Amino acid sequence: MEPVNVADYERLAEQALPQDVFGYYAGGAEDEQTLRDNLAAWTRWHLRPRVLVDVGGVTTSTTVLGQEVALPILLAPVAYQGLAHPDGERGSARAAAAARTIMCLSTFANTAPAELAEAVPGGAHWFQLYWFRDSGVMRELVQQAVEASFGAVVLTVDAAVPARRERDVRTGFRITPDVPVPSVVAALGNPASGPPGELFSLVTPSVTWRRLEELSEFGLPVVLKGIVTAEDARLACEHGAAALVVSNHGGRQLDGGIPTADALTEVVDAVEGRIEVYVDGGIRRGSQVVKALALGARAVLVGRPFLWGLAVDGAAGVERVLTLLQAELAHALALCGCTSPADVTPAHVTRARL
Ligand code: FNR
Ligand code: LAC
Repeated sequence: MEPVNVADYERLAEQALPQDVFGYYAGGAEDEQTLRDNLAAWTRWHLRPRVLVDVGGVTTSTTVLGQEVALPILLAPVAYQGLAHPDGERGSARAAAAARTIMCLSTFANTAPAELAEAVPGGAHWFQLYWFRDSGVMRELVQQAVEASFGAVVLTVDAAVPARRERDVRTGFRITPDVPVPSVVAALGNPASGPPGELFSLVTPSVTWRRLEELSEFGLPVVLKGIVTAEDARLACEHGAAALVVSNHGGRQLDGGIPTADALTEVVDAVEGRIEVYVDGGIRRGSQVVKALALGARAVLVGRPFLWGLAVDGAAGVERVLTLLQAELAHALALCGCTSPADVTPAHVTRARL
């Protein structure tokens, strides 16, 4: 049966993938409360549609950091995409380019920044950074992204220490040398094998706000990913971030943390329009993108949705997932009386009365 939505792709991906890989992709930390809450939180906001507006011509296009995108939906950084499909990160990047949106390449990608740029010239790419204990390796990675014309550095700040993911412990999920990770090879001199948490111990737990300025010298805008409080949103503005992503890592790091749909308001209020705010976590429908825009996000990122597309059908599957989400978004915009993302206002959303 032809998949018609993200949930269909998830079911097909579960059938297509080895159980341990699916568990790693789908899973979250500990009791997976935040993983579930991320999904549920979007349903606790309701849209307030306006009617009798001419919606004969609807566009989903907007800009992020000044870059035009055909839809306010970016590909979140997701590690080890080579385990989903042989197309790996190159496939996701090709699909993002075809959809005219941005792909964030993970530090733990199976493809190096230079390889991605070569495979998908003309694509819009951002580089997600994990700050390795070995600063030299960290700097070489960012420098490579700069030379490969990446548009931003996305520093992930919600993963100071490795995650506790019990699904992975149970399945015995391991990274193996047959699908190497270029950053890990650069750091260790060989393609390590082991549970993901072991590879993650390459990342320093000691980076603080004061060290952010070390990133500014690369000349790329710095986006902070993983902010969920007003306090940290203010600090992000004060420390020169170009944008921030309200994110809890898809419920994969701190379990019991606030769902992102609920954190968005306090972050947007604290930012006071100084920088762009994006959000990710649990977004599975175009109508939820409208809710995110109404709550003050400039754009959203999706992780698992495109990963399911990749697992099912490589680059073509990612492209199809993006096409579906874009069609849902255009539809929801029209039914809300909006002809573009810019038409969406805070009045288009209200807290659900349960
Ligand atoms: C991630 N995420 C992530 N984030 C990051 O900054 N660097 C990374 O390497 C990864 N790796 C990763 C792997 C897998 C399998 C998943 C599912 C997620 C988090 C990701 O960027 C994003 O924040 C979440 O995926 C958003 O939630 P949804 O859309 O998956 O619900
Ligand atoms: C993850 C790490 C790699 O979420 O960010 O699995």
